[in-house]
Amino acid sequence: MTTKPTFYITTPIYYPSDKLHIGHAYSTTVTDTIARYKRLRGFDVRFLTGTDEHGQKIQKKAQAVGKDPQEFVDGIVQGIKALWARLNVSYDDFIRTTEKRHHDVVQKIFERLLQQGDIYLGEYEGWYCTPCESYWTDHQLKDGKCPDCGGDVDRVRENSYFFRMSKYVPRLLKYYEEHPDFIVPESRKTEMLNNFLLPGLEDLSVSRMTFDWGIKVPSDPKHVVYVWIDALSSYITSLGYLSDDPALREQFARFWPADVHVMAKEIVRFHTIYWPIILMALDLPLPKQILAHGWVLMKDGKMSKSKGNVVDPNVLIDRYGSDALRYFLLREIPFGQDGVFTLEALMERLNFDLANDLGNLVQRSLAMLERFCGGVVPKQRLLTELEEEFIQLIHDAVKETEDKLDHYEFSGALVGIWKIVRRANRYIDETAPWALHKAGNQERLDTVMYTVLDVIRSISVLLQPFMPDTAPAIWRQLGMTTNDDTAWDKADVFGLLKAGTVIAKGESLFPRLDVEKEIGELNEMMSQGQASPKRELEKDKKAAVEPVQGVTSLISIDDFSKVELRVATVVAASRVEKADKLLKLQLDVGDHVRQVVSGIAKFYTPEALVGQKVVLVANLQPVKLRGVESHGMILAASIGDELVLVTVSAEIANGAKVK
Ligand code: ME8
Repeated sequence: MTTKPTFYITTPIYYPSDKLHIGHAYSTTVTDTIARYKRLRGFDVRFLTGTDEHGQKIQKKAQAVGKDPQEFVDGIVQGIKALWARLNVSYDDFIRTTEKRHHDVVQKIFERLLQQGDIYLGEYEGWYCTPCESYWTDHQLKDGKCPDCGGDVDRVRENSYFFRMSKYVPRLLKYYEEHPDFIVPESRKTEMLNNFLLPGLEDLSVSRMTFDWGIKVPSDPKHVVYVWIDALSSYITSLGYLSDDPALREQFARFWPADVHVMAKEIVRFHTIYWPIILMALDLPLPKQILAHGWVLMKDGKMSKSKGNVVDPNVLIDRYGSDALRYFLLREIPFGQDGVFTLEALMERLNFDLANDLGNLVQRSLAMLERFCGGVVPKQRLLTELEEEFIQLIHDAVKETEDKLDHYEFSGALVGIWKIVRRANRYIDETAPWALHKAGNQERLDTVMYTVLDVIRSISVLLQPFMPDTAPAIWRQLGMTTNDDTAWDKADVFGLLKAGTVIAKGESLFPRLDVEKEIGELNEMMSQGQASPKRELEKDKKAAVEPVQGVTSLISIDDFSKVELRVATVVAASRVEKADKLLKLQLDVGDHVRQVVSGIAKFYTPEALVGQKVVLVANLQPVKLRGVESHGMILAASIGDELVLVTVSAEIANGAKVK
């Protein structure tokens, strides 16, 4: 048996009452990222997710569509498992509360608590919120509505079993005090203390008689076990608690208590009050940490089917791949806080961070290696101060990434990695390998190219917990055939990429997107005629700042920085057939030659253009003009009806950035 330290982490087990949305995908992505990181750091990780299949809500939903509850949930669970497979979720166990291994143990737990007097039979009178499956007293309601979701509540009066919660409160308070990291973030702890524990915890009704879709109380089968007792127990039933199988009991002993239960803020109460108390009553150790994040919101508030603002993760994975969605969720939402999902923000992250920064780094480096070094990793020669500084920056960035990940600051961790990505792009611009090649300085060129490639290897190592498809895709392109140099602790070791390796340049990892087109199509797909982010986009446009004198509209410096302008030389030009306005140009952009179609045929002959130094808009979406591909646009000034090329000094190297 392995001697590695164990690490047990869970997501909430989700209600299969509907398809899951990006809020659920966020929780699961966060949990998966932690699990993958811990595995890379040498832990024996066990990662649980699953579905919470009982309760009145599910029963009502199934009835509404004329299905038996089991048949109803089976269909949805299949979709959930497919979603997690597509999102690359590396769970070790998926528990369904309708499974026998769970059902039988929940019955044992209930009977034990009944026998030892922690549960007793009484009468319940109060309020019940079905969507939240929560009980409330008169004074807990907010304006007569559920204080959690704001929905309607039903008056309930029935015989019920109760859990003597109050008996355990002093021990729970002591646990909070002795384990200051138990609830993260701390603000949630204050909320629990002030709203629930200090005012006095009432006994909890833990059985229902008004519906039967649940686990029956064995000694009194008119009652079904309260769905939250059922659901929370899954964290231990899945490990093998009270199992008849000795191997499973051993597994339970090895992994319990859980290291981290991940969830959003609305169910912290169940995990920090009821769950620890149930565990105390069972004489089991308490979980080490409850990690609560915020909500993924839409501009018009929480996602809900009735508002028509639910974002289906499958749609985004179909279009952009699962790593793009994972990156966006982890980078965009500061962990612990609410984050608003907008298509505009998604497009920015995909186009700038992924296409321009990371995708472009890999693509251009491998293209240069093919062009300048025959596609073979060269030997690193003499490192200069520039490389030494870069290696130090990687070292610092790796430390920063680890520190942020250890504190669940996913966005900060990615910022750390992107410091390396951006530095690598700048390093290429500064060292200008195309100029070294032109000057025949092969020795320096080898060092520069080697440095760039080994840095890409480092980046790929760090990306593993966040983007599990991208890391191996980079390894394949780098021609790496073994896993030797991909271990986490190899991220800040420079020089591991083997000279002589033949690279296998492939497709661009993250192609650039046409933002307007994407937003238009996504709105179409997601809104289905209901309240949609598109309308908000139009509203936002109206609220834009009024133009000022002499300027048609204002942009921010961020808007300007989105345009990638580069110096290039026209090396060939010809007319485009049957198009009297168009010329086909070949431009030397330093590290490659690019084809651009330009509408200047009326003002320039092809011959007059060859040798001109022009300014290229390098990150324009490619288009076909009269069947000819155009990868960018050259700048021209309009003087009356005429177009005059914007040219630049011959001293400026091709590829230089104009900013
Ligand atoms: O509560 N933003 O299940 P559930 C972020 N079955 N996270 C979100 C979210 C959003 N907009 N919407 C949902 C239940 N989540 C119980 C749990 S555990 C023993 C039983 C995530 O399907 C978040 O993790 O309503 C939240 O806590 C959970 O889904 C609620 O899932």
